[in-house]
Amino acid sequence: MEFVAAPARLSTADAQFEHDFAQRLHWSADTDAAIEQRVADILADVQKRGDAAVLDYTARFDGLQADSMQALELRKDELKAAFDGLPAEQREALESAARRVRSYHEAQKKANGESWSYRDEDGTLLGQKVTPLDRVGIYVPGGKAAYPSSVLMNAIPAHVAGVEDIIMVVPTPQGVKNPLVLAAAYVAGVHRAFTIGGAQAVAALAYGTATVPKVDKITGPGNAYVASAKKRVFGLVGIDMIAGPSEILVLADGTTPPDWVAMDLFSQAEHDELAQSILLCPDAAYLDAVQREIDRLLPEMPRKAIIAKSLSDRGALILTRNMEEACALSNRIAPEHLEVSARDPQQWEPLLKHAGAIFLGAYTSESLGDYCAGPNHVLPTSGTARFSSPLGVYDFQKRSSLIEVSEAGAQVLGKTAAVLAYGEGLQGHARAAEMRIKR
Ligand code: HSO
Ligand code: ZN
Repeated sequence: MEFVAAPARLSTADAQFEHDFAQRLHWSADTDAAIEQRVADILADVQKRGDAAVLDYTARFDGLQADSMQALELRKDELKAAFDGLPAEQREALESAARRVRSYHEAQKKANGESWSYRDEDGTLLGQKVTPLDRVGIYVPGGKAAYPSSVLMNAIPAHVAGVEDIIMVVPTPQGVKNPLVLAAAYVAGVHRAFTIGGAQAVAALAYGTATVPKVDKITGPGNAYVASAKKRVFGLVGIDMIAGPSEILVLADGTTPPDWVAMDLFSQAEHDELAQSILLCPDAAYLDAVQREIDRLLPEMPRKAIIAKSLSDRGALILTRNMEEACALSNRIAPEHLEVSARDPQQWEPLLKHAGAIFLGAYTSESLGDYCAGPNHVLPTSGTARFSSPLGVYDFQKRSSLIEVSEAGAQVLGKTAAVLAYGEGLQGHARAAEMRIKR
């Protein structure tokens, strides 16, 4: 069968542009009501029956029979054995990626994850104390989206934050384990791991069972059931985000070899038929050249069916009037990944505001960021980069305000507080403040 990848050709100068552009971008994260109901039932059942319910659903949905939850726990030595069993090249790649991801997140912790305080003129101490979460759950999808790199990207920042208990769950349909996922868990320092998945795994982590400890926060991507379960348990536990399909936006000035850009567009398109790859460029001949490379390279790709569908349904090659307009358009899209494939990327960087991660220059292929550059690959999708950030150390920490009022400080603050408290009709507050004021 022959596959055709035909991204939409749009031009910002076209009268139809806004309409066509809005259509391409449209994406809805709504899950259907039937899934919502099934998930609600599973959550309630796990909350009521604990391990027994998790075992039942694991047998039913994953075809994995076990008589006890202990049998579904992956012991540390099993994770280590998976690592030891890998070819040296894969062991080294995992370790080298882990090292870089760790260094990056250590720098992140230093820059915006440390406690701070100051004293005001009355000697009152004010500050913020940063502490790690006690225990977190990391959801790792099974099947075609079982990414060892995602194990590193979730577990390492948790580790760097100082989380003492990192619990991984990963579905293993028919009991088939992915050795790279287990090895990544070993390298990343996951503390406990269970071969469970779906809404039942999210429920086990959120409510706790006799075997699975209750966590404080659940991170990691998953299918519609997992996303719906995470939304439902949010509030009882924290969650990271609800990730949509992968996206890449390439902003090109026409100086990068067009086959490099074509392959970068493929790299996100191959994740998912719903993934979105967009190229913005002020040079029409360059857009033609990239399309020619797409046509030439597609037949070589093992995942050509997914790539062709993703590019044809959701992809776009957009002609802009100039680079400034391309930057403005990119800000409107707020892509998960933004490549500035230009001779002088630093020139455009100040114009770019909304993106999960910004990759500067022709050599910075997004795929390097997916695996080993260092920054996190768990990024806001579907335009949510307008208001949210990459997964980071800060997601595994929380902040407590710190206040130590001096005697002198109490004299001044007591007066202010009392006036406001009387104004609110709260005498207890007012008098507590006044008692500390010296007559
Ligand atoms: N690009 C994905 C992450 C990933 N890529 C994992 C390859 N493996 C996040 O959008
Ligand atoms: Zn990727």
